[in-house]
Amino acid sequence: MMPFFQDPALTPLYDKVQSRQRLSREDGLTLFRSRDLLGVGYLANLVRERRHGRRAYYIYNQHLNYANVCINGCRFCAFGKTKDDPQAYTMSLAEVMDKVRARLSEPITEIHIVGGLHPDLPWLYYLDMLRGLKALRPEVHLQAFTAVEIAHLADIAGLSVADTLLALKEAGLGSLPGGGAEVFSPRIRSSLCPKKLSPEGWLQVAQTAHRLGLKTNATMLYGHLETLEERVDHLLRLREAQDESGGFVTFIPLAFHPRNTLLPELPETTGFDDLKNLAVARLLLDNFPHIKAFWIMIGPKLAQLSLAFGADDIDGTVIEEKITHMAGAQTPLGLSRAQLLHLIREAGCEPVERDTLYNVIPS
Ligand code: V47
Repeated sequence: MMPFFQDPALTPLYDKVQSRQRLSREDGLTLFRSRDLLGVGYLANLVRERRHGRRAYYIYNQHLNYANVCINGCRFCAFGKTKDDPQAYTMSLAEVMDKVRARLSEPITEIHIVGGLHPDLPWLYYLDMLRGLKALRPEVHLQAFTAVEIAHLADIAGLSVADTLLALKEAGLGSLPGGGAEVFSPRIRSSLCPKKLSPEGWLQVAQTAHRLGLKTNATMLYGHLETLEERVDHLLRLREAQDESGGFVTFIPLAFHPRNTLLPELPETTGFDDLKNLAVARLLLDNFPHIKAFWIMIGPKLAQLSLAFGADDIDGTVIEEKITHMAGAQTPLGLSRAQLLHLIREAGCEPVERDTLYNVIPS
């Protein structure tokens, strides 16, 4: 029986979703423009349940932001600082190792490593960081360096992107996080991050990684100056890239946090928009296995609700997050396994602990 949608524009999309037809650009716009959040969420949940049933994934992970010195100066970022800024920091390799050594007794399966584009750190720093971490915790998966950092490392190493990735893989790199994609629109990039690696460059790094057997994630930063059309175009470009190279594992919409950025006048994203982005991503990105609600950015309570709006993953313990917290996030720095399990179970889902590549970790 056809479900009742408050927004009749969703009715034809129900037929398409049920018959597994690919949604169009126009369909994406219809979804983003609709005020019928429950209707959009219902559609996204059909896809989510078809792929994952009631399973909801989480990971026991540790974030590590080795340095926030950055030469890009993106207007939306409160984390990146110039070298002489009082809040700038660069961890020595000994400090990086100490951060990980301090948690050796915890069953961490992933270390998620992101920093800025550092003007001075040598190529060897990055290789030695991966080698050192692997020596300290050989069983842990190192998900490190966004595509933007990889392009920067290729520059400082004087190597091609492929050779840079191969050298990092050899040193212990397991996969790439999805940051740095922002919104692919040239209008937004010239206004918010003119110095950043181009969309073509970002996609080229991701697809080169895929061809070398490295999986990567993808993101979209929303809730700043982008239009709904620009969001849809971003998602469709990712979908097209995934058709070609197939190595994206998870898509994570990132909710913009305005505090301490150069856009402090912008409002925070709303719960409506946070859920909408996850649901539309689930529906448009039909070739992405997973959609992740990053609880750090949207809060644990909304991340829990998102499990009924298309998301199948709420990320993990995290332990210590800096990028969103420097931009004013009020969420905790980390959550315990017990808290993650409680959120998932209370949402009526079955918690599944995963590793970075979604292999199930037996409980
Ligand atoms: O690229 C920067 C974003 C990203 C702000 O792969 C901001 O699982 C909100 O890569 N408000 C880096 N976001 C984080 C990242 C990431 C995060 C979570 C999961 C994964 C994954 C990857 O953080 C940047 C940028 O898009 N960011 N400033 C801000 N003020």
